Amino acid sequence: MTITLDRETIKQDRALTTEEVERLRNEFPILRTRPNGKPLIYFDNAATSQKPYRVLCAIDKYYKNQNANVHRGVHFLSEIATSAYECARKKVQRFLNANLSCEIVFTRGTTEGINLVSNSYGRKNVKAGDEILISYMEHHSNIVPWQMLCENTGAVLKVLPINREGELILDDLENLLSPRTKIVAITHVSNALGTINPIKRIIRAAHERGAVVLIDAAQSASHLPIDVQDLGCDFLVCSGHKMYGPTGIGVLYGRAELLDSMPPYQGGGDMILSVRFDKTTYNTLPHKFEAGTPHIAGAIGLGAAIEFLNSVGMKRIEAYERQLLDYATNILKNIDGVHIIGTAREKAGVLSFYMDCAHPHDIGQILDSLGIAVRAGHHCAQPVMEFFGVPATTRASFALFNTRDEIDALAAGILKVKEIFE
Ligand code: 7TS
Repeated sequence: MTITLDRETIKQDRALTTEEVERLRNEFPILRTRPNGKPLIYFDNAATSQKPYRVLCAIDKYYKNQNANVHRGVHFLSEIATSAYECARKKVQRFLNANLSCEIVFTRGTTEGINLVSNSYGRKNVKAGDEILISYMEHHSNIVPWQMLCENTGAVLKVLPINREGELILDDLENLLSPRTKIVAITHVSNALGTINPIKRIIRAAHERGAVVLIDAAQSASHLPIDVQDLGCDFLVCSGHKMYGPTGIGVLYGRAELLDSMPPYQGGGDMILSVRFDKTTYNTLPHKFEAGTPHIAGAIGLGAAIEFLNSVGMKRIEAYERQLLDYATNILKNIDGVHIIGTAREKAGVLSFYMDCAHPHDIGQILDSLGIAVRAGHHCAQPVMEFFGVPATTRASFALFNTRDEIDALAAGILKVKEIFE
């Protein structure tokens, strides 16, 4: 029995093979696009992922054959649409290993999930003098909503610092956490540095001080396996469009007990049980937090994206993308005048760099002329740029369909930049 399990584990952890990646590439019609007459090399997966046929077909099928509003009609189509929408919720529940499907709230994305928690949980539980702890490497979406909450309540924002490798300085965690800390909001993976944070340890430390923890899983949900019960987090947010799913749909996971105790974020249809002018009764979870007609096609598309991820296997995706990152890091760090930002020991497939000879936007444009899509800018993480003393970086971010050949093409592109600017 043990031997069988061991073999199974090894099989699951095995990185994708070249042949498997080739087959997966065929599932992405956009990879046949030829920008500037060149084959598309898409390295902007941290901004948004591309969509496989399975997702496109699910959305198409919904609008062609199932379109109706949910939770309100008694007719045939409405029942089908409702069942497809709720089935998507169950897929998300299993994917994140949430205990209950009512702990999954559909949102517009990570940003809305964080705003929901800061406005609902935050305004109810945070008072003047309380503290909220975030980190130096957060995306603006996990900074600004907490600043707004502090402005509204008189709470204080504390920031866990990072070191030159782009890792959190965990020695400071104990000092920054206090009995006044009400919320800790931390990213699982940094979009600007690629660092994978030791969130389980942070969650445990925060809980010891009585704080609740929100995990920003925007950059991890499609790259690493996530188990919210094992992590023990109170809230976790992610975006469908970074998980091979559609834009405009995202997920807030919240422990039922907490969600139950929270006031609604928005008022409207579907989030109520009864409305009278003198008293309105709110709906049960998760509908209390889903006011108005939801993004039904988006949820169904996200469900299909999750099936796609499951069919490949999260552990195998993680193992393969780590190989890609190691391969790319080894090449880029040996090119004179190229500096990688974010050299943490634990990293996901994000490679941010700057060059002595050229501005990140110029690098981005030259790579674009070669058919290579990267992002150049501050990546909505201005404090990270400030810490490293750069205005911007060029960022290549990997997905399961990227290949070593594409990384070789990126390296050739960088050499071309050097040729032009040096
Ligand atoms: N948190 C992190 C860590 C992110 O990387 C992003 C988006 C967000 C939150 C916000 O997600 P949204 O779907 O609600 O917009 N990051 C990026 C990026 O790196 N490039 O474009 C968007």
